[in-house]
Amino acid sequence: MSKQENSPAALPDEVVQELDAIAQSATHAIDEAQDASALEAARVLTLGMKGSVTRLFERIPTLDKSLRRAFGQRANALRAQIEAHHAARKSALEREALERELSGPKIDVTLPGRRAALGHRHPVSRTLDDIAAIFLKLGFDIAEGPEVELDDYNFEALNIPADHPARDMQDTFWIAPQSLGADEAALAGKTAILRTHTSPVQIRTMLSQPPPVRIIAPGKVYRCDSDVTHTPMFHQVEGLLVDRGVTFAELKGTLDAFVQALFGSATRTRFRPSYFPFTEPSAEIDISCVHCGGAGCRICKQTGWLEILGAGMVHPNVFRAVNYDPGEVSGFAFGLGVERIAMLRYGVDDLRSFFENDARFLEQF
Ligand code: 2NL
Repeated sequence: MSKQENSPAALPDEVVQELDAIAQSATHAIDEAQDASALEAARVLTLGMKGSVTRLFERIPTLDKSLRRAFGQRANALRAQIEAHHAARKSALEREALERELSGPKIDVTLPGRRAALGHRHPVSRTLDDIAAIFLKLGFDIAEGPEVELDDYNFEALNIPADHPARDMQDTFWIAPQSLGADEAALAGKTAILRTHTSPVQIRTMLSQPPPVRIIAPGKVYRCDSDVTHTPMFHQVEGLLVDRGVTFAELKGTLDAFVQALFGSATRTRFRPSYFPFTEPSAEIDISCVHCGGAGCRICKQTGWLEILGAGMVHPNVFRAVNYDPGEVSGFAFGLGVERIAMLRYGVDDLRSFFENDARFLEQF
């Protein structure tokens, strides 16, 4: 065994140069890559299965036996060098990317959050709720009923005769019976309307229970009317108290307590004779002006008084319509318009602004 066979022969210069050139172009390709995907492309071209570095090993079997060992050692060293270079470039690019991200637009996590804009109750709803709260304290219950009503409950039971102007087509919204559900249409021969006051709620209550009754009926009512002082829909609170021996004195005491709770204890009332088909006697009730205290001002048109309520003793015909005995029980009833009271409370001079849904108006309350 000769020494000559064991020691590897030196590689020819042109092979060494070729290996150097491959190493150089692989290094260059890796250095050129400016991001992760470009670097991966460079890796495939050099260290990949068909890469320039990997392919060197395929040449070994074709070489003269005496060159194989030296060539193999060189190729191994070259591959290790390119792999190390690739790993270094990879971590350099990752560090650069991280630094770019950290020095980009910053998020200040200590900034306070943006609050969702909160709405609030409508001034008419607030007024209605405040009115209801006062009557609840006085011992009244709240009764509710449908807004689409029967002519019988809205007019007939309230002693409003067939020829009364309120029953005119011009003043009331009449509902085509076909537009009602099947159940209601079954009420053959009945006429439906949009309730013009909440009195039918009180009729329904009396029909469903024996006296005593002590309720208020708040809600929306509809009249075929639209001008500066009238909207086709508005809100009403009516009240009804029925028992043995109820007199006009209870009516006065209840309404005095109510206006003082709502407008202040200095508020005085004035009862003027009036007429409603469903009460006898009937009265219109003024309060001393909430603005000038009674001295006279623009709000009360120099009279010192503001009209806010209608009331009276329940008419015997109304009791008969609900099968109450007018010889046994008596009662008082009253009604008020919520918008009118809201206008006085908040100094609103045009009723229609409540219903325009203009946020600039509503945000003031
Ligand atoms: C007003 C006047 C009023 C009534 C409503 C009533 C209800 C029944 C029986 C008798 Cl069930 N009366 N309600 C009585 C007097 C006046 O309202 O100016 N409303 C805005």
